[in-house]
Amino acid sequence: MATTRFMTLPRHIIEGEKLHPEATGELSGILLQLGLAAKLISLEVNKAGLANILGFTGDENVHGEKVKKLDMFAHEMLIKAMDHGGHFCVMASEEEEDIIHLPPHQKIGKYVLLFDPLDGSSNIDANISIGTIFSIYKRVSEGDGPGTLEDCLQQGYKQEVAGYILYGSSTIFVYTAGHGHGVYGFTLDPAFGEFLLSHDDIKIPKQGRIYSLNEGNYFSWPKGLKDYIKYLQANYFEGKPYQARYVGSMVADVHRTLLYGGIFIYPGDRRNAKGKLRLSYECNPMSFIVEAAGGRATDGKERILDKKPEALHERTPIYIGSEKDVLLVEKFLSEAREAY
Ligand code: AHM
Ligand code: MG
Repeated sequence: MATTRFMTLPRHIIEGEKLHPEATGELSGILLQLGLAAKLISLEVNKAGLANILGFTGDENVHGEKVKKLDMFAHEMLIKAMDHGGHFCVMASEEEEDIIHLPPHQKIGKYVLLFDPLDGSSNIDANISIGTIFSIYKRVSEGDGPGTLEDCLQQGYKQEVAGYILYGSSTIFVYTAGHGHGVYGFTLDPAFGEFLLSHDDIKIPKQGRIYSLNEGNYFSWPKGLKDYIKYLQANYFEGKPYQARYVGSMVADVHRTLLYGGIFIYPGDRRNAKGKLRLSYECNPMSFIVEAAGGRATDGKERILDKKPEALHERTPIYIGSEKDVLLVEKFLSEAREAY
């Protein structure tokens, strides 16, 4: 996926906009602003290991201020970066129970922003990859006043743009404007301070060798899922046994799945019928990206992007990845005779 073009994220966004004469430039403005917020969060994430030296989160720093937990830092940074551009009518974050209104007197725009500021944040202390996930929709509520809950509860296929920033061995910004628009990845050059195109037009392999899920929950899984995993373990892909990989950060696990193929699963189980992951903050944006790259995402019965969210923090089971792998697990789920 090497590229010979020296393409920064801003240049890519601006050139993409020129291909669409009808574009108002608003989405470009939003993405540029998100790129800036991503750089600031990345800087802070990279300092996380210094917490022992610089003060634990929750402690007071030298200025007598409380050191913020990184997920709250990311949450506030995104709001600060995004609330004054005049693009949005409402926002919502996994870190806040209710919808987030724009500050008073701020110009109200026609877009809606949903985000998980720092997904997988329980991994921070062990230096394991974490990420930011975002979704952009057009408002559906009438008028040009503040947006409403209705604007935030849209089906995933209505996303205009979705993306994530993975803070891993390097920081990568991946986004798509949906099917037919391509999925692009930009790696942050820390010396240069800019995101450079590193993954041009990402396509997920049709089938892969890696399955990714928390096997600690095995005894609670649906019967069809147990059968599927046992099937993979007893079989070969292209002459080699299947591989299990599970980071425990959805952004990292789905990013690997996007590049190498295979499947990532967070199922509903006996204890939590709807699983753990959030439909609007995590599953919809990741499904939008994976589908745009040629993959598939379902809750086991229904396409993730068709699900109508009933509540802001609703959870859903998810089976996401290479088309053939997801189709196969769907077959096992539908053919199982018992529920568990
Ligand atoms: P978080 O939003 O509290 O960070 O939790 C979400 C994370 C996902 O990134 C990851 O896929 C999942 O939780 C892992 O859960 P588990 O520890 O149950 O395997
Ligand atoms: Mg999360």
